[in-house]
This record gives sequence, C-alpha cells and structure tokens, in this order.
Amino acid sequence: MPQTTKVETWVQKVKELCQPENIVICSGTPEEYDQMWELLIESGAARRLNNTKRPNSYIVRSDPDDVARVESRTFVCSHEEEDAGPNNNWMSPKDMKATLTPLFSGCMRGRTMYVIPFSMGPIGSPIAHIGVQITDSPYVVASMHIMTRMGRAVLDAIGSGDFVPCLHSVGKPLCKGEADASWPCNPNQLYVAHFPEERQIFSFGSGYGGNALLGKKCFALRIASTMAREGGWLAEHMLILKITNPEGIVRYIAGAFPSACGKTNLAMLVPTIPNWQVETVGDDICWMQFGDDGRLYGINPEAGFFGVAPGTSMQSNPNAMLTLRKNCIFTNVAETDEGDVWWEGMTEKPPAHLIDWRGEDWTPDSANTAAHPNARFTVSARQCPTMAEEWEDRSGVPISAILFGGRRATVVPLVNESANWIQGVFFGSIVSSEKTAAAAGNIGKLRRDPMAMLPFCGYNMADYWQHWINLAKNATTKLPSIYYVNWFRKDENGDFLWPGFGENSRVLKWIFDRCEGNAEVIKTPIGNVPSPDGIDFSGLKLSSSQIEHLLKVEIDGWLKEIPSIKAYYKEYHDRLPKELSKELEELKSRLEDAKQSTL
Ligand code: O2Y
Ligand code: MN
Repeated sequence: MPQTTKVETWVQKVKELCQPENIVICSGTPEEYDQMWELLIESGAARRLNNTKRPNSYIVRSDPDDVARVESRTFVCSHEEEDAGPNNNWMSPKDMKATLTPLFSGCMRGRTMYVIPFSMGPIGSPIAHIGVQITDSPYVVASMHIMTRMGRAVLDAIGSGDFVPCLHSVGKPLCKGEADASWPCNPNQLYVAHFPEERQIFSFGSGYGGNALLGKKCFALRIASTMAREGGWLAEHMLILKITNPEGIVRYIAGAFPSACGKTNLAMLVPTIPNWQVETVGDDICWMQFGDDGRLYGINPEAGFFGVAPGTSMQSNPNAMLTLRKNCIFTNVAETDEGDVWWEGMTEKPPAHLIDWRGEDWTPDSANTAAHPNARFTVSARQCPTMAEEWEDRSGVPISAILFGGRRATVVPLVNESANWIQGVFFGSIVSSEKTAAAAGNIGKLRRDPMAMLPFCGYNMADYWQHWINLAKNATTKLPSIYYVNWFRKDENGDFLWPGFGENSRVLKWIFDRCEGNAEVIKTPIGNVPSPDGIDFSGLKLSSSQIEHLLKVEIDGWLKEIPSIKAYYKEYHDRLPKELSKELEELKSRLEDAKQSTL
C-alpha cells in the first residue's frame, strides 16, 4: 500500500474544514490555465481582450473593496509578541486559530478547492523552497500559473519532503441556487495570518494580490525571512539586475526600494550611457545564500511580474510595455473601445472614451481615474526582452553590490557608499521616504521603511538587523558593498534635480567601477561619495551647482536627523543591535567634527 503523503494528509484536513464541493489538484498545464479563464469569464469577473491587439490576454475587475494589500489586517502570529516586534500586527497562534477556525469552517461550500503545489525559485535549485497553496479562487490559480513554477512537476519534487502550507479562501461560501458575485470576497472579515514557528499561512476574505497570491509577499518575504534567519541566508524585497560594461565584464546588483519607488523600472532600465548593458534577473524579491566560494548568490524566486500599471509607458519603462504585448492578466485597469487596456500615464492623451476599472463609462472629464491607482499587470518574466539568460540559473548569480533607496527630497545625496558592512546595515535600517512633499530646509514627516521590508519582515525588525550584522561575522570572503541611493532629491523650488529612469545607469556605472576598484571617492562622515568627476554627467542639462546639490553631504541636515533616528531606534528597546546604536553615535561625532572644522 502506498503511504499517504504529507500533502494528501493536509488536503484531507482542509477538505474536512472548508467543505468544498470539488477538489482539483492543479497540473499547471496550459489547458488548466484556459479552464480558469472560462470560469472567470462565465462569472463576469473577466473579459478576454481583443486578440489582435493583446493576444491571449484578460482584463479582470475586482470588487471595489478588494483592491490592495491590507497591512492593518496582516498578522504575524509568533508565540511571543516581542518576536513579531513593533513592525508587525500580532495575535497569539492560539487566538488567531480560534478566530480563523469558525471562519474557514464550511467557507468553500458550493465552490471548487484547488490545490496548487508551487516552487519559489527554479525547481530543484538549492536556494528554492516549495509551498502548497489551497484556494477557492480560479483567479489565484491563473495568477499562480504566471507568478510561480507550479503543478505536477512540483508535486513530484515534494515527494515526502517539506512544504509551506498556504490556505486561502475568498471567504464567501455559496448556498445551493445562490447567484455568485463576479469577484467574491469578504473584506469585513479579512485576515492574512502568518505562523512563523509552524511555517504556515492562512488568508481569508480577499482575492487580491499580496493578500491572495501567497507565494509572493506572505511566503517569499514574511515566512522566508524567518527561514533565512534560521538558515543563515537572506530573503529580501530586492530587484536583481545584471550590468555589463563595454569590455564585457559582468556584475550583479540587488536593490531594495519601498513599494512604488520605481523598482520595476530600475530592474528593466535602458541605459543612456553608450555601450553599457543592463539586464533583468528579478524585479521584486531576491533570496541570497552563500555559495561554496563564500560569495552571496541571489535568485529571483518568482516566475512573473505583478507590477503597478499606472505610470508604466514607453517612456518610463519600454521593456515592461514590450513584455505586456501578449499573454497577460490586467486587473483594475480601464478598457478601451477597441478591447485593449489603458491606464493613467500610458499615453500623454487619454482616449476619448473608456470603461473604467469599476465598469462605468469614462471620459477625460470624469472625476475619477480610469484605472485604479493600484491596478496591476501579471505577466511571465520570460516575455521580458531584457531578461538575462541566467535568470533561472539554479545556483543563482553572485551579488557584488546592494542598493538601498528611499524617496527623499532633502538631505540624502544621489549616492553614498558605506565604508563597511555594518555601516551599510545602518543605512539600510534608516531608509525613509517623506510622507509629505518637503520644501527646502523643511524635512517632511518621515516614514522609515528599513531595507524596504517594513510590511514584509516576518519577525522583529531589530532581530532582522542583528541577522544582517551577524552575516558579516560568519562571512568567509568580502560581502557585497552597500550603497544608499536617492533619485528623488529636489531643488529649492521643489523640482526634481535628477532625471532618473535610464539616467540612473550613470550611478550604476559608478557603482560598477567601484566594484572593479576603478573609481575615486571622497571620504565623508556618511561614507564615501563620488569625487566631482566620478559620475559621468556628460550630456545632461545639469549645472555645476545642481551637481553639487545632488552629491552634497548636508552636515546640518544629517545632524538634525540624528534625534529622529534615535527616537525611531527606541521603538525597538533593548532588542536594537548594539552595533547600530554605536554606528549612530559614531556618525553623530563625525558630523560634529565636520561641522567644527568648517566653522
Ligand atoms: O497590492 C498588492 O497586493 C500588491 S503589492 C506588490 C505587488 C508587486 C510587487 N510589490 C508589491 C509591494 O507592495 O511591494
Ligand atoms: Mn514589492
């Protein structure tokens, strides 16, 4: 008699709890993908786009109350509240299970329960990990086809091994004869709950994005960050890009930027500097492990992009637009009269008439946007013209540099290089964006988003910083250099100083040259900044005073920020790594010395 596998045992348990009408073990075949669309079209959630304009693509409208990740309903359920930290909502595992059990009980009545075995990372990669998502949403099944490697091959790879169980329901059981909603959901009973010690995820009430595609933020960041801490590796909210210089030398750079800071654009950047090439390995998540040679190797655990549509255009990101020519899912965008898609920023002039994301007629005079601001495209990474050939290499790519970036109008220069790993961790820990537009000399209220992981770290952020620091203690060779970048510095009139987009290649070139030991720096209290001719600004309409402003180390501005960093660190009490408080004190005294010497 063949033994019952762990997957079978778990599926049986969930079946008894959720009481679905049918169970489908997903195969991952194109036929299965097409079947999901038949169901979604029949339910009214989706429409097929004009096949000539956008072959094999679909437009989906979600419920207007289910349009984004909901951080206030996202929980980390560690046994001890302190282990979740002030950066997470916490509930004890016992209380969360007592809350969720009645909600999940019978929640799939009248629906099909899909079992999706999926791999985050190439199947068989030593850096990859496997999950099994159970869901009652055909939209989730179709999306997981694009965003992950899934189906029969993954089930075979699990064998009798371990996997992360991910249980998801839209939270709307169907009674016999009851008409279904086109986008069933239950936003008033929303829970996205993570159990880091048991390594499981339960999500109830939403069918959208990060709440429902559990491989992405829930597994690949929140649960994986706890696995990485235990295993001595890193699960990060980072893009990975490949940069090749005119001589053909290749370097790989990972970069963490808070949501909606142009990360996908940077990952697919078209360099403006001649004879340099930038290619894409990943646009959102990077898992890094030490290789046999002691270097950090990164993989993109995802197989697709789930990008923000508004603002994406042939100007801002031509490679994304080319990726989107066929085989896409568009969620909450507007539909043109020709059966194609449109969103704000796609073209300079909007079409004269559209059907907006709510399904209403729309004209340029309409009061609301045609696409929802968080409208998304879902597309296979394979279709991106800039994917590096090694993006699916099982052993990953060696990372030479790590970027941290926020959105700062003042104080933070275009780029500075940390003098060592711990200073780099310090800069990562203080990444911030202004909540409000900051006028010159007036720092807007800052939202700190350390390592761009604030919504995604599955444990106490202070312990996460300590984990980053400890990596240096265990490293056998030089770790990647760390850079703090800021594309968003403004002048005294509130205008952006830096053109951004493809011009960011100039900063990447400087970083590349630093990795090769070829660029001069000036030592400053905040680490190394480029020497005046270090970055190639040729051909840009930037005056020397604008360049000076972009690269300036504002001693007074940084000094003013010290108390705000201190107050923020205080939130982590005695869990704050002593290395970081020391780094802050040393920064303060270097800044004071610098101020003294300029008086
Ligand atoms: O709203 C959502 O559910 C999507 S959030 C998201 C999606 C893709 C990549 N990054 C993010 C993010 O919030 O960082
Ligand atoms: Mn992201």
